Amino acid sequence: MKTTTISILAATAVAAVAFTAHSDDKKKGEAHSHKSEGIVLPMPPMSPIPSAKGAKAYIVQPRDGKTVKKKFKVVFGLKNMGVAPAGIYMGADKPTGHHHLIIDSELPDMKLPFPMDEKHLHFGGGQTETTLELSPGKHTLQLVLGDHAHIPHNPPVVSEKITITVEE
Ligand SMILES: [Cu+2]
Repeated sequence: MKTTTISILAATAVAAVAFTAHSDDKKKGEAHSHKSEGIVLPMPPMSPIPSAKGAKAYIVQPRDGKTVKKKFKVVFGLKNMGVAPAGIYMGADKPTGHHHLIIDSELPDMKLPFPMDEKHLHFGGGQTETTLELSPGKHTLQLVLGDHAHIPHNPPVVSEKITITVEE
């Protein structure tokens, strides 16, 4: 199953196609019949998928300890792995993920899909920066890379937690 390839017309259709092919072997042939029409991506293995050796997530901006305006930009950094939108698995030779940002919270359970609320933001479009607006005072920020299914890699790729102060 792990070597099964699927074809797609639109990148966003990957997750749906993969689920169909995974849950029903008879559909595999169907998926293969579109081979010439689009990008061929490997079928994602079960999460968590391995992270790349030496992979590192870090917050480029703001710097730890800085004071920022109420509305400020956060820039995400990633070394030794690529950024891909949620739902996309590029293959074991091209380890990728998408960024998640934790605001004022501890790390969630690394074996589960990343939570989604005002303190746990997903950047499933493959974004590498965002603009936040936070209340005045101290706040913490931390990045966690997630795989195609929003589950942290193994071992997880997590940035240091930084503390910033938002101006009055
Ligand atoms: Cu996510």
